[in-house]
Amino acid sequence: MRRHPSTTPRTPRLTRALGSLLLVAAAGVFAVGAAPAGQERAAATPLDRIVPAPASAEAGGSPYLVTRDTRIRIDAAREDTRRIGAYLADVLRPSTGYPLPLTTHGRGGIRLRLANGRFGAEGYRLDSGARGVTITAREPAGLFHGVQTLRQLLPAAVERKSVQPGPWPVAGGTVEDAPRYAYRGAMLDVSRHFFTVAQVKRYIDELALYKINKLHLHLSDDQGWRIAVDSWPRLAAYGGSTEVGGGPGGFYTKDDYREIVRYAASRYLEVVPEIDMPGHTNAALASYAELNCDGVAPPLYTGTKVGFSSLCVAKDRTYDFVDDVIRELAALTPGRYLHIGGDEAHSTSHDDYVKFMDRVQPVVAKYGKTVIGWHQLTGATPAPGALAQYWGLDSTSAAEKEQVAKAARNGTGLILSPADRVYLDMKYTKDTPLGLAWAGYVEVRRSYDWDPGAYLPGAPASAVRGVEAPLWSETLSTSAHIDYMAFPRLPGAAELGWSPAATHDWETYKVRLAAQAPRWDALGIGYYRSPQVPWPSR
Ligand code: NGO
Repeated sequence: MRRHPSTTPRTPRLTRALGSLLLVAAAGVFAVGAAPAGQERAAATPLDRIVPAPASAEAGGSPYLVTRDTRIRIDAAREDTRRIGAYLADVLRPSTGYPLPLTTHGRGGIRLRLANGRFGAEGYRLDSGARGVTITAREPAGLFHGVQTLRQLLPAAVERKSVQPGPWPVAGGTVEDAPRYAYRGAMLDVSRHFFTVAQVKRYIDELALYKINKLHLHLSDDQGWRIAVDSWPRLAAYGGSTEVGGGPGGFYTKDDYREIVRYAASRYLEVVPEIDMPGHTNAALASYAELNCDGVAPPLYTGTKVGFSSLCVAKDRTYDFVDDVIRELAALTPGRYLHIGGDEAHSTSHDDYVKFMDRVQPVVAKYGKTVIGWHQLTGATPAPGALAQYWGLDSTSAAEKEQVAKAARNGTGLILSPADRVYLDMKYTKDTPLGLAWAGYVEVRRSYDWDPGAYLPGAPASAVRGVEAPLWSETLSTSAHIDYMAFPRLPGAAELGWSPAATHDWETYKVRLAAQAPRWDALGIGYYRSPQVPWPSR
């Protein structure tokens, strides 16, 4: 994989080079008249004007024009390549109106090719020229990410669901790309407000566009238990029966959940399920009196306070519950991680918290999974291989940061979700109608402008496994709400996880980000038009 050796952003130079190339191209290929008279001819998107920024992009040669004759070429022997080809065709057919057949024969067109090479588990190369576009990768995940790049290189109208005039140029040249971090996550809180399978799938599609590869589902909290557990049926049936504000709530049957996992996998996302313990457990405590130290079940809760509930650490029955829940959830989880929460256990004593984590982490290992916990887990003894998810702020005390950094020096991996940077539920400004503000207002620039590798003082850069953008749903209950809070900050978090540090530059990022807006319009994604970003006029 070729990397840019320089540490200065190279985008402006490359963009200039691409700009002059495109003038030449516009005088050539696009003058053929594919666009109806009077219609502005679409210039091809420069190869590096995508989000996340690619590791390297070299402009050169003629652009490729997707036409009625374009075929999508796949490898006969590979079912996964065929599926990715079908996915690409599903994206391109409605807007182009072209047949775009999948074929294992011929030349040119759009070729998806698996080959040995130094692509890594998720990297790819995209070569574009007059005869075709070839995406090459070692693994299907790399091909899939390359397909997302191709989507972004085509005009935004390609995302529309009705036939558009085109033309459909892809700039000539080569993109070589691979992620900075293996863990690039987004979390959705389905507990405070329940989101249906269809709503989760919509979010998965939005995440896939930005090469996010983990969907963390916050499946339980004080306000709702959202996953069916056969051995403790009241958890979902009763504990899932309401939500913040007193609405009807809901839960996923095991088949619903399998469908989410399957759909996520088809977009190369791994689902990371979270059962938050020992605090944030009112929905479970309300469902089973025996889980309470005093044997009395509290009422269901529909408010938004935190820190008032705890599992009963001293009771053996608690660990039957934990074992059953983790066993059933692990069985539904092809991914390697199981998140056990561990945040804001304000109603659990420190000793009890440590005891609880000492007893619960081995259960996760027993069922073949790796522990993730919110960073308070570093106040106990993180299991070997465990990851801690840091959700502090710039203003978090040096002592708390050092507790996490020390664990990192001792081998605990870190997922970075600083709340005053990538909590997507924070208001952008005081005028944002949705969201919370406990971590401050988080405008787009603030959300993007930090370096995960150097973020936590005293933590080795090698401990950082990636970045995750959580979306908590105390104030959010529809897909429109999700979209408005996630866009445009989510693509920035995705870029921090994917792109080499050398590409990091707000001035060029904001231009690339602005260029995404017509795509969101085409996809029906309503977003916050931050004054910090030079959006095209509508
Ligand atoms: C905190 C808290 C959550 C809230 C969220 C709201 C963590 C890890 N625990 O983040 O319960 O929903 O803030 O922003």
